[in-house]
Amino acid sequence: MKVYFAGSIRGGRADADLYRRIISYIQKTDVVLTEHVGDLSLSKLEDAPNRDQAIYAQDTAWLRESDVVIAECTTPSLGVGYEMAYAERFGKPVHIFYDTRRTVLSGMLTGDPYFHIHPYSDESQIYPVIDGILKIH
Ligand code: 6K6
Repeated sequence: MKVYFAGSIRGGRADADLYRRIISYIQKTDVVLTEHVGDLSLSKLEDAPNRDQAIYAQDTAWLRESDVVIAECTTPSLGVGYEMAYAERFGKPVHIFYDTRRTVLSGMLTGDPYFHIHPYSDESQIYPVIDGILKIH
């Protein structure tokens, strides 16, 4: 199964280490197309100003190629929001995780019945849910 993992980049990198752990977990059994989201040194690559068209072209191609989208949405990100709407447009299943202790999710996500939303209050709750997602899709 090809997984598109989405997590904040320019929205803020406070959860980058959490993304890295989730990506590593998924990679034990499945393919993650977007490994860079958990790369803690990404800020250096971000410096190049003319990369954005290539990023958009690559990421939308990966979204269309993916079997499922898993998004960690505790740190709000315009890019992640865009990716989830794009995935909905192409009929890709979208699973959204967020930490209820640290954020209130946008009504544009909780109000859209298309999305599968998984609130958690401890990181350990994420992994059994991911096991279930990887089995069904
Ligand atoms: C790598 C190579 C060149 O530049 C980079 C770094 N930038 C990005 N590379 C790949 N995907 C990106 C980059 N910036 C944003 N994204 C996509 O948008 C990722 O798939 C994330 O899920 C999402 C984050 O959006 P913002 O708005 O928080 O940046």
